[in-house]
Amino acid sequence: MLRLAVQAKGRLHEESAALLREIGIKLDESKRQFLSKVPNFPLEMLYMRDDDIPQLVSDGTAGLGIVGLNEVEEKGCPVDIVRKLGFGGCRLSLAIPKAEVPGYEGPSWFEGKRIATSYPKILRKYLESNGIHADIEVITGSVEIAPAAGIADCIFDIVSSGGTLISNGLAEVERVFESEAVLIASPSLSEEGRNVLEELLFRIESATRSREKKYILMNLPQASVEEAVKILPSLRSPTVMPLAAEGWCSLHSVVSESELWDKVRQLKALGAEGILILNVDKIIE
Ligand code: PRT
Ligand code: ZN
Repeated sequence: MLRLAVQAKGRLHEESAALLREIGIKLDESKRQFLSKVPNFPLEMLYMRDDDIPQLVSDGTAGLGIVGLNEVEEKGCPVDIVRKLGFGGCRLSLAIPKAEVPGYEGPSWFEGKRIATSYPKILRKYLESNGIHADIEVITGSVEIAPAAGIADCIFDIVSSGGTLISNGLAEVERVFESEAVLIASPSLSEEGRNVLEELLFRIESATRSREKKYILMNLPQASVEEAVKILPSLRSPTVMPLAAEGWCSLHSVVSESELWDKVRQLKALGAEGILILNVDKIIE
């Protein structure tokens, strides 16, 4: 049975579970155990600390995993990165005490400094590629307090909103690594595992494609249909249906949310009335 390792608790847990539910995978969170079978899909869930997921997937204990790209990069174990998942976005950055910012002229500032981090491998790679020699102090939690505590001169840590840095008197000076949650697969995935992965990917594609889309329907004077079709190209072309009222039709289409209000304005100018906008659950092309 194919296993999917996800974070047991923490920042990625909720959104990983939400994505799986969105694609029709039932998770019994009420009696969540370390290992539990999915009742309606050939998958076994394995709930782990995120630090352990890359290794488990690499050695095939779990065929698949959902984890931050930062963890995959730091652990460095061979896995296939199948797909970015669009949540858990963050970056690994170098940050220095605010008071030092006026004298900061670039990465050479870090020469000879003590840098606290939980990501020594990614940091070492960055320092080496910039020819910088610095001391790396590995600490596993609350890295942001290290400079104030006198443990280090500066930090290399995960930043998302940047609020934690600000409230600790630190300033982000170098963005080193961009991360988000990714679906990873074991390089030794069986044929059967690959088939299950294909099905998962197909469902994820249709769910993510639908997120940005809205279904729009309206009543339109028959005479405006040609112009309206130019505004609403839709998946293939919009659906046009006659209405009982002479000279009117009903037009249905799918539009991107980003273009929605612009299109609505143009359609109203063509005489569209009774415009309804609905969420789209899935799109299968
Ligand atoms: O228990 P377990 O080992 O599984 O969890 P964990 O404590 O190691 O990790 P967790 O749950 O904190 O984070 C899991 C993953 O979420 C990380 O590996 C990243 O891929 C991703 N992620 C996204 C983040 C953040 N955003 C984030 N903001 N991980 C941590 N943070 C921290 C950051 O270090 C800072 O201290 O959250 C704090 C707030 O960030 P700001 O910048 O928004 O203030
Ligand atoms: Zn962790």
